[in-house]
Amino acid sequence: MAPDLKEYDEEQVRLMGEMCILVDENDKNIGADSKKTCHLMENIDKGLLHRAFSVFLFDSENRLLLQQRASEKITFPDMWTNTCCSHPLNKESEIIEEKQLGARTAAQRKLEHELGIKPEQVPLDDFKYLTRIHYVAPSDGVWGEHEIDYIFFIKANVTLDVSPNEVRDVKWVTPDELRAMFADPNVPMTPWFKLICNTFLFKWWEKVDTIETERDEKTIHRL
Ligand code: DMA
Ligand code: MN
Repeated sequence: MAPDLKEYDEEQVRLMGEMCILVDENDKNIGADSKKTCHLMENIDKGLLHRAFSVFLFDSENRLLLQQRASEKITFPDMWTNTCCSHPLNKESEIIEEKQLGARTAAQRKLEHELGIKPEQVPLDDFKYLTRIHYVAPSDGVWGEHEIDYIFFIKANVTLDVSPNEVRDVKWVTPDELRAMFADPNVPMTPWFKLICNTFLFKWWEKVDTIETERDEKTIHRL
């Protein structure tokens, strides 16, 4: 049964009305449905799949910016995760597939919305596209994720002005500091961040200054 959204944060409930892009297993656009519909396990269990992006933002010392999701988030509240994740929406500027332009545009939009990073500090061309991953992850039984996720690295000098409705805390980490967070059972981490850390992140991180060589346009990794 669908949950009663009245129990949740009003702004996060409003965002559940955003229209996500539905895709098939090959990331072909097959329509659109609400963020709410896309994130209910009862629909995910029937195979409903949508498009997403994950940004990993590094500073000049190659430290990675992490965020702790706000308690207000309906899915995966209070968990630590990569810099910024969300969905390209079903609108003209964000359905463009050429050069991943739609996902880049969405990434730039959400870096500002969640972290207050001005678009000028993260130009669309500076997002380095790496690959796509396909994964499924339940949140609390009712809600979950089932996505084809576009992975971007970006190196940028940024000024943060964090939105408390989205983000509870932020932290810049080195690879060893991230490994220590992983080893600590009291630090909750999102499932997609764990998957990416366990597969690609540390190897990519070593190559952050020549990351174009790691780019894989064709593969959709099933994690
Ligand atoms: C969804 O992120 C996307 C991924 C890759 C998990 P999110 O729940 O942070 O999306 P939003 O910020 O739009 O709520
Ligand atoms: Mn999603």
